[in-house]
Amino acid sequence: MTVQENQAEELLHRFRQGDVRALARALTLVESGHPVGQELLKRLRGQARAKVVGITGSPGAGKSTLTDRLILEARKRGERVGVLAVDPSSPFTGGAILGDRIRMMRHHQDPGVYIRSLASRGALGGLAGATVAALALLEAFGFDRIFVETVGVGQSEVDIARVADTTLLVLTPAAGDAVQAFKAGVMEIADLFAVNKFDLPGGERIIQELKSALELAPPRPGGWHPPIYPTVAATGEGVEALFEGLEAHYQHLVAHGLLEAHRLERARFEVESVIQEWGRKRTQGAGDLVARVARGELSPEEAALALLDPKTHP
Ligand SMILES: Nc1nc2c(ncn2[C@@H]2O[C@H](COP(=O)(O)OP(=O)(O)OP(=O)(O)O)[C@@H](O)[C@H]2O)c(=O)[nH]1
Ligand SMILES: [Mg+2]
Repeated sequence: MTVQENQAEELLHRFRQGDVRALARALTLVESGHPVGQELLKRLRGQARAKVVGITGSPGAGKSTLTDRLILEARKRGERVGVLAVDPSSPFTGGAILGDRIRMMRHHQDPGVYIRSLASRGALGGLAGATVAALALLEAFGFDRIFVETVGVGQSEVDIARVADTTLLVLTPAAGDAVQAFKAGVMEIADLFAVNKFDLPGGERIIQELKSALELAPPRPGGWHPPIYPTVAATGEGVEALFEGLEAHYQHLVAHGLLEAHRLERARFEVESVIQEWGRKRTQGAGDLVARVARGELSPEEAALALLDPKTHP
């Protein structure tokens, strides 16, 4: 056995016993792209399944506050809950993550809840790859439900709709929020909508706009009609109905045999993320090749093929 296999073995043992510190250590190893983390993932992947809910929306829409309330609903039903707060904007612990921690603080004493922030780009597939890998670890640890909070919609680095079983888009009555959602094409990817901050004026109008837009949207697999929930995350109003909506969507996936397609899409996304990150890293270290492309001596395709050739990069 190599040293790495040995270390992985020892960690795996504690992980399987449900040791939360082993989970935390495993997540750190995976996040930083450490070989022991890779080894662990290989052994744990695909063994368990959680209901994975992606929560996305513009900055400050109330995603963390809403997640905090959804955790309560899940706990009421006896579910064990994992949370990943993904922050593409800050390389280390930035302001947003601090905010996430504070907003979900009350769950820290609850052994049925585990909350983790991710911001590193050290993993093989960048932040996107790290997110999916962390998700696999949380699933293997045995959580029943996992919430993944990501900022931004559409062209986000972590394409949450390809990773989650259920995608919830959080909008607010703030001017332009709905319009932006239409532009970014998220009408097609969101399975449910929450119009949060419904205590502020303009909520009804957003709901009407959403309804009209959804009438024009293409039909969904299995004939799913994305529901819209008014919520006030700050007080918890509307959150129970929203949680039931999440559950209904999951049951829809089960009833129509759609879960497997989601898992395949997640794996596809993961492979793509690794290729993309490889390409980015190798291109950074290939000044000569890039210069030749700039001079017109090589086509970008020829340079890319040379970079990805295993003979030059084992
Ligand atoms: N009025 C009102 N304010 C809310 C509501 N929900 C959240 N907020 C406030 O909105 C602000 C942002 O909430 P967060 O939960 O941090 O929002 P977020 O979407 O997670 O923000 P980022 O992670 O930074 O993108 C906080 O000051 C919340 O207290 C709501 O229903 N009504
Ligand atoms: Mg947040």
